[in-house]
Amino acid sequence: MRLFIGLEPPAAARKAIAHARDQLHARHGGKPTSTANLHLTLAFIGHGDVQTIQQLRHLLADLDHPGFEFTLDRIGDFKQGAIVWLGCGTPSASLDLLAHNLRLRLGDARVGFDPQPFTPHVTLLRKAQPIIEALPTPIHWQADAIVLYESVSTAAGVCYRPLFRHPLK
Ligand code: 2AM
Repeated sequence: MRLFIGLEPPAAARKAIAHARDQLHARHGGKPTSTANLHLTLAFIGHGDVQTIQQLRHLLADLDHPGFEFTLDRIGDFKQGAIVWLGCGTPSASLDLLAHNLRLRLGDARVGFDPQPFTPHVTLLRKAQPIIEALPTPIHWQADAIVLYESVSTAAGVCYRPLFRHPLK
């Protein structure tokens, strides 16, 4: 299984992100992320088995972090439009701390993860035109759960399937 840990947008934020994605897609082309797949990655684990999932279940249950709100108000890209994303113009201390603590715990438990620095973003488009601008209407996201996802390849494309959620409180 291909695993990663992230945040899933609540319904209102998901709808607003999907709207921003559609507007950008019309202007900048590329391949849009499906609405169901919209998420924010905290740590990409990669290959894992049933034991890894059990280990992650305990690890997330032990993660003591309160719920918090953060704001998406920045549009940008990686690698000249290879990925067009929505992110935070002003870093969210709570979001950064959550990712930091999660990665510390993963390291302590010797669960491997992609060590690239945490750059909070929601991927909207792939292979699009480069862009950097402010999002006209900022999107507020209440983070109240952390989610273990499985990335599943299907005939219709990749699908990010939540395996379990752990509340932040
Ligand atoms: P993204 O966060 O930029 O969208 C599943 O593949 C998710 O994990 C995607 O959201 C993907 O990119 C993210 N991810 C982070 N590091 C990754 C890596 N090394 N390989 C594949 N996906 C990675």
